[in-house]
Amino acid sequence: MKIIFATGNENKLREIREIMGDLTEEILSMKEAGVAADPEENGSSFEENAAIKATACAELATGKYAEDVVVMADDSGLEIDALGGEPGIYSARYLGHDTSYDEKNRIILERLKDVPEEDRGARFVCAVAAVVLPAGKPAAEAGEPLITRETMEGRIAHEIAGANGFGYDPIFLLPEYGRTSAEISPDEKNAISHRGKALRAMREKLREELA
Ligand code: ITT
Repeated sequence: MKIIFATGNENKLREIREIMGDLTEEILSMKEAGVAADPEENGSSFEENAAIKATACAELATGKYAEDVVVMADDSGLEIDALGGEPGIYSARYLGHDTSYDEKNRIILERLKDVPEEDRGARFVCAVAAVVLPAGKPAAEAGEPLITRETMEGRIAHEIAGANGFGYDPIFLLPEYGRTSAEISPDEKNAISHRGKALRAMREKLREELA
């Protein structure tokens, strides 16, 4: 079975391929699949936004393949307790789309400079949506997307550290490692991450659904 992953984020796609690398299925990017969905992410939760992305991409992929296709999307972000859960579902647009993550991370650390250790809790959240597109049928007949959601708990660090990962990883401290999620290896991150757990849960769901 083919999987089309509806993301324009190259870093996510790299992690998705690492996490699902043992699958015999082919994982295509939107570009490789020749679809270019970019819907407005106007849902009020990670789950809704993941479903919006997967559904929009499934509509464009309708009729392109002779076999069944699974169209998946990931909506994810960082919730910081001391900022009332911000940036949350607005993580990609937070502090401006064109602001670099180095700059965004510095601004967040500055905002939290007087916040004591015990109040620096944060988590990464990932919702994955999957639409099973049966061969020869329109997306409208595909049914509701399957959804999984997982988190990775941690704290906001006091300093930027690490060059692995992407986005907010250099300020996300994993207390059990004493390192940020940008300092641990890709394999270590994928084993415990919001994205790793949500994608593995989705594989189980799909296995049951397609059995
Ligand atoms: P697509 O919608 O095309 O998939 P996007 O980057 O716009 O790409 P989101 O709307 O899901 O994706 O935004 C997620 C943002 O949350 C992402 O750009 C990062 O800033 C942050 N984020 C999510 N997962 C992360 C991770 O594992 N490490 C660091 N930052 C992460």
